[in-house]
Amino acid sequence: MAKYYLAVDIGASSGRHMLASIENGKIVLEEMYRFKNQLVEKNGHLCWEIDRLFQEILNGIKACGKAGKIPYSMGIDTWGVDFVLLDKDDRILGDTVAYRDSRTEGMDKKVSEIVSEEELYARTGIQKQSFNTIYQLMAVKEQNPEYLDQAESWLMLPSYFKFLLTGQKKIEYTNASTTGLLNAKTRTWDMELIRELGLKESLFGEIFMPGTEVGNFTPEIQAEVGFDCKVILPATHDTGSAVLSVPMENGEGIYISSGTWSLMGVENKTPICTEESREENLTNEGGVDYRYRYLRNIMGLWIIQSIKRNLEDKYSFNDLERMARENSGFASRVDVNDARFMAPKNMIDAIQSYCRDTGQKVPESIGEVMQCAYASLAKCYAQSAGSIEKILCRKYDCIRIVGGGCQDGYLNELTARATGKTVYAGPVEATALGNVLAQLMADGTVADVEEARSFIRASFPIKKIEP
Ligand code: LFR
Repeated sequence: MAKYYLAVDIGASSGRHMLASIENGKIVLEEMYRFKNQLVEKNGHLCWEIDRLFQEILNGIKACGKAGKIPYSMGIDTWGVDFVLLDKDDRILGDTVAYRDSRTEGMDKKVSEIVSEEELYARTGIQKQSFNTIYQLMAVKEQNPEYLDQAESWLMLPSYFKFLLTGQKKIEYTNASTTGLLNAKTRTWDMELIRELGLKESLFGEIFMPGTEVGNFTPEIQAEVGFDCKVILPATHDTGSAVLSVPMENGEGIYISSGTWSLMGVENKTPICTEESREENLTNEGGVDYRYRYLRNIMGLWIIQSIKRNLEDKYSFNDLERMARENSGFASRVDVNDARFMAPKNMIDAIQSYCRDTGQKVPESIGEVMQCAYASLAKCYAQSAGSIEKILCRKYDCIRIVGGGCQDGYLNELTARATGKTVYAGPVEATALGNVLAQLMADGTVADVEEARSFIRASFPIKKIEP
């Protein structure tokens, strides 16, 4: 009987239940269930449909049961930074506001009045982003202080879902590192910072590492899905899981985890919290085995996904890619990390307005807009690789791209060309695989990170694209 490991990987635009087993020394992945995720407007804020997402998690678990493939263990990962506050009866206080919501506007100022940006970075090593949990919690403190008063616990979303499955609350390290409230060197809560900000210290409890067992399904969940299963903490931050499955040799090399966001960086054994690093907008997120994910957040395929949505999904990604190729001579470029691209009503308008404001030719056709988006992303990759090489005082000759975005042939070509580096593309389901790898490490099937990555190399085809 095959032993199955279930990875539930939820991204900003979709979630999936991937079931893994080992056959002839290779990992075999099977998609059991897929569902849509999206931002919804609620009480004037962009929110997640937290109850529906949990229902979808249960639907996917039931799909495994229906197929007669009962997982030995399972793990859940999602995007970072978002959380719920729970009252004494474990009910969510307020709405589950999403990180793209504008509630954090001005919160960076509030925080910097207490701790300067320089000091904050020196302590936490986290790149300044409007949506970091630290700014979201400040927004709660300013706008709904009663929620903080009433809160008995605080959980990031993957841990909240696991709590619903098991009744156990466990905060996990890689995701906790995205809050901007951890001390980068001690890897524990910076309690002084939490006190200085006037947040509630009691909410920030013990932090557990990937591989930790959370518990088994509660009797209620067992009754609903028809079986029991052990729930494990993977790197619950999706990017942490994705980086675990980047097929690097000895942890060496530049990677891009390419999805809604493009996370481009390297793996380090120690954090780099210098002023120079802060100015380059590089972050030190926590990784499996305390390997730091030293990377830059790049707006990523969100731009292309949003264009597609703005065109009412009339065109497939392939259509859009083809139209971009047909306009490869179009030369206007945008700074993909400009705040206007974070959550615009219409992405095409936002791109056009950027070009207009910067005195460049305004893209008119869909192909021109797409070419501008693609080439601007590749340009940002090249700049980011340059920043990383500058800080680390070394050169890299290749980039490993993993995640759904690595299937985009045109972006891979442009990336190779813009960076002058060989691109290796794959695996596609990097995040789900990283989630599974943490489970394999938890049960001793895989010894360590190096073995995990060699397992990926042995199991999945990797495409090579020369510059
Ligand atoms: C990618 C990701 C990024 C994080 C962003 C918001 O899905 O997790 O790593 O910066 O989403 O949480």
